[in-house]
Amino acid sequence: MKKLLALVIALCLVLGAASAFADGLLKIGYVQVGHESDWRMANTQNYFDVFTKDAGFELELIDCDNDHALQLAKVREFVQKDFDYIVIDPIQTAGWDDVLKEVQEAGIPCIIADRSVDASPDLYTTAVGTDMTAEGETAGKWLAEYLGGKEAKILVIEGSTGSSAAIGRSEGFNKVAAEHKEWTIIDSQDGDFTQNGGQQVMESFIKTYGEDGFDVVVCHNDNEAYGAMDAMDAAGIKYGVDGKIIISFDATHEGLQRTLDGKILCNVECNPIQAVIVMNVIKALQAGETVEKFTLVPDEGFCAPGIESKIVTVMSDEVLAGRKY
Ligand code: GYE
Repeated sequence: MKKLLALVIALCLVLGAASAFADGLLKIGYVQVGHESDWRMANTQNYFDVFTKDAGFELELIDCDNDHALQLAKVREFVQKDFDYIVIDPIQTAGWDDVLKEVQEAGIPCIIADRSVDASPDLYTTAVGTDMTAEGETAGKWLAEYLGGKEAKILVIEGSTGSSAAIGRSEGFNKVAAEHKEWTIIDSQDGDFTQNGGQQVMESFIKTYGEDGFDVVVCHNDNEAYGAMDAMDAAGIKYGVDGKIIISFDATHEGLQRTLDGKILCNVECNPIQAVIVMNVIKALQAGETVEKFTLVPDEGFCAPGIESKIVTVMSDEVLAGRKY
């Protein structure tokens, strides 16, 4: 009888450690940035596809609509409800110390996904994401290869101010630009990672600098690039292989289609399919294993057909066919 009781207690302890919830599902709270871009929608869908009940998870994903305060409030709510894991895709790098400490004090493992925070790594369990600075550098290196020493006046449509995606891509690109005295970055404005934002910034650039005032437009994501194209179309400005050079990031299906069509000359990938990696990290933690402080999601760059490159892959129908999002 005593043995049976001990067994029951042991079983309860194991189940209790596996999940705080009676249904045995691991409760995951994900504070998502918002729904600003195709990349973001693909990332959200990917989490719903991976963190299913069949796989043993109960996912609560909150679309924070680019509202940092809301993101903090929702993390605190997850803590109050004693979730098993909290996943944060930080809208901005700054302002995370207090809430991360609260999550830590509650004993809930915390995973920083996609974007990064400007906080001590001691304050969270682990991070998963791409290297945004390397993405910016790839774009810069490709441009250097393509221009081969020619002068260029460059405009930048940045991603949301304060986000690690925008900070990293600017940093990486600027690093390469600093090595090219023949390049001038004329202006750099926030397009908020949206098509509308990209269009508005491009319209104002065209007004200020005119058609002859620029050669290259660097857009921090595909949606901004589409908006910039709309603005150039409306102004009768040519872009692509025989016009202004457009560089973009994300390499979504639509973005790569436009690269294949020779409209976007270089598109640097940022892979939104990250949920399986996050799930594997959670499984490892569940098994009591120690995980790396950072898991890199690899990505590559692409350029339009007809361009030779040692830096990026030349686009083809095959590459596009393999790109579902
Ligand atoms: O590039 C952009 C999105 O954080 C890497 O956010 C992500 C960026 C992505 O809205 O499209």
